[in-house]
Amino acid sequence: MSEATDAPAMRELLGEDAPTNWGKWGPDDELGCLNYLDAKEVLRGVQHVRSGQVFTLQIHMGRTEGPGDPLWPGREGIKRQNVLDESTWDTTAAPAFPGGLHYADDTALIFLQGSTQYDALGHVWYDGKLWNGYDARSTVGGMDKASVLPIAEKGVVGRGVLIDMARHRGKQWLDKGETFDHNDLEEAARAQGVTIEPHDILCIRTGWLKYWYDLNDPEKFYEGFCEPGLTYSRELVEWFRDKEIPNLVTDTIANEVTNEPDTGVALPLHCALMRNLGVTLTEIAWLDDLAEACAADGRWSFLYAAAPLKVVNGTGAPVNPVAIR
Ligand code: UVW
Repeated sequence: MSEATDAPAMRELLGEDAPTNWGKWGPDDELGCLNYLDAKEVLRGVQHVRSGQVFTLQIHMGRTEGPGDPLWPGREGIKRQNVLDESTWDTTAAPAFPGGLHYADDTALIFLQGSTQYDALGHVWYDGKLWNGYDARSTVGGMDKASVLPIAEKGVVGRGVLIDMARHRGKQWLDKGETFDHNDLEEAARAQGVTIEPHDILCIRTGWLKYWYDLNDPEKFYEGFCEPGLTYSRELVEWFRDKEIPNLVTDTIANEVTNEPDTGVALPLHCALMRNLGVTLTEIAWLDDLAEACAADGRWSFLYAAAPLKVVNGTGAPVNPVAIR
């Protein structure tokens, strides 16, 4: 990740009058734009199921071969270990169950954001305020406000649309730091023959996860770490607000170009979209198989359904979203 010591403060970049949805769903809201996903939206999503093909969008968690799991720098992959397995019964201390039952058990130490995951709406902030104006001190020791739990309890179901930016640019994957914006998304959608409609769950493929696995070289992958992705502009934020996008899903670790190219500010869209507008972010989604199927028959919309784990006070949680087309 590049350092930008003279980068402006987030408030300066986004503006004092940055677009916001604070208060739109009341003072106690913890769902933000997921409020747009009502029963009507579920039924709209169902209309896009034609062939019955099912795609699960989580990456493998705890892969031991190849480069392992792609993670935000500083996070570690799952540490899973067996507590009970057949070797337990090699010893006399093994539990004895009537009938001779043996079984396997394991534990795991995980970063809740160490795989395909939903970010809690309160996961990032600036100027001491989270989504809806909640005090950043409410994160201390566990998220009292805007944790992942309300998202998990609601579930995310609606019409998904996939924009394949890598395919649109004729690439296997976008380059390090390569950017695109809402105009590029609209142009790619037109080329794909699909429309990004209000309330769509917006899935964007950059090929970046494929790069991770194919490259198989974490050192090279993390060198000058700067993922490709959406880049900040006021117009882009207004586009998200006006389209009432509830959920942004990408095959990158952090949903946007890591450092905004003009200023070097890190992850401004996390602040502009999640903190200010209440757009839920889903990261590290495996979109390649879904993209292949969509490209094969030219249908880029589907029913999207996901629910992260119900982690009380969690900053995020793993998820295995399902796309049905
Ligand atoms: C950070 O916000 C640092 O990470 P992410 O949203 O990718 O979990």
